Amino acid sequence: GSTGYEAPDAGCAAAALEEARRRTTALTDRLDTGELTAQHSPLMSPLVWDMAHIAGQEDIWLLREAGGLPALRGDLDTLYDAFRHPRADRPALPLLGPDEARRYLAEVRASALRVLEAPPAARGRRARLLDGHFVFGMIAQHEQQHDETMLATHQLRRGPAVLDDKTPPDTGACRARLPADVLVPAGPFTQGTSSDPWALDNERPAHTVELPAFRLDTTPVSNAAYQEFIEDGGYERPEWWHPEGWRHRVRQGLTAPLFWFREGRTWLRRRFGRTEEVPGDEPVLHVCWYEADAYARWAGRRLPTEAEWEKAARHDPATGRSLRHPWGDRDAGTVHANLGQRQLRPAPVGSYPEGAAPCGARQLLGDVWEWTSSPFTGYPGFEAFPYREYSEVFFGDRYRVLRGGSFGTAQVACRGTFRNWDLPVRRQIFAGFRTARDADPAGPAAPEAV
Ligand code: AVJ
Ligand code: FE
Repeated sequence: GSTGYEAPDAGCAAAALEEARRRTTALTDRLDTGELTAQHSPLMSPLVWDMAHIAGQEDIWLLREAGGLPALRGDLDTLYDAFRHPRADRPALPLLGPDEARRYLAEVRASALRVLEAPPAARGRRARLLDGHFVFGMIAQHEQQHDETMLATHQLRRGPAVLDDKTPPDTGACRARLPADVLVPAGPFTQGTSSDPWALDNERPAHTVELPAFRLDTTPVSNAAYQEFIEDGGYERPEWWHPEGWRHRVRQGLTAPLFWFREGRTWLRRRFGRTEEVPGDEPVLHVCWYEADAYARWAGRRLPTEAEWEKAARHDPATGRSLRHPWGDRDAGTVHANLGQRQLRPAPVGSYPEGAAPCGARQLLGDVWEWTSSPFTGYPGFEAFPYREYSEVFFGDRYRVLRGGSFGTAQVACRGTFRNWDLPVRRQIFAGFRTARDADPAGPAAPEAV
């Protein structure tokens, strides 16, 4: 079963909101009006849209729904409704300018913090929103999710770098001494949660899932391993590709991960406005689901299912319980995972020994989002809360689930139960993958590579 977690207090909620706002500011304060209103890719909104959309969601959920206050800018609701206008159309809308968007952000926040300090007496739906400060956590996660999207916009943007690229710290990488994969024995585990106070609707409820034994890569697939796939004709051999993936590969002329290009025999990549040699020891990044799926087949393996990923990340065989994070229930420290945009890159594979899961797998949280083979659906007993458009409207077979979070994911929006999803063709997100295979039915574990 799962345990209860302490609900974050008002101070925690305020800190989560403030941390998100510091990041939104850092992603936008060095760009001029031209840069903030430009569309850097048809896949993305102008940054100034994200800014006012963040404020708009806070206006709706913290002021009106939680606080029972009148709207600060109800007139903007349709303009910043993500379902009303596709991303490609957003630059043509009569959007707030950067200064107006900043003022809206600040005014909504001042009012939201007053609601947090003195919440209204509530029953029913409003009480449920306020319970455990859930709605404040939801809005902090919403802002951080948009911050990660804005970080992807920075990566797509052409022109000189604006974000500081810090030298990565020593993260204890020791790949040579790690087995290539780990065994997760057959048996039941608890997927999802009914008790994590800030878990979003699609993570609920906790339910038991029975899985056969499987093996999972100890680390995400590295750039060096992915280059072997390329050199071996990975992009030229349809037999390794899903039929739709192959059609997509041919139509789009895909030959390498997004942002990679070749100079002679060397692979280079563009990263946040700088060009560098592709580091062989980092997890591969900016591949779509179809590329991940083809690599896995080339390697004689497959992508893990979402349930396999979560069992590897959370199941503690010593207690039979599911942990909140691979290393336990405690929040992520800097020794556990590469989260929160502390760096502008993933850490080398094999990093973060202290963040290992009970099964021995590393880097399940942070570094790169990991594609799973699973379509995005609701768990048994799913109930949309507080709005269907967060996740329920995306359920079906169009989207694939990603797990684990990236170097650009905030701690508040990352845990063993957190579910992300995207179309199988998307590459601008900070996504990589690891592979799996069924364990040998009766025999001992496969010999472990060195
Ligand atoms: C969960 C990352 C797929 O960005 O579309 C932001 C998060 N939902 N605003 C997205 C989200 C509403 C969502 N993802
Ligand atoms: Fe949003």
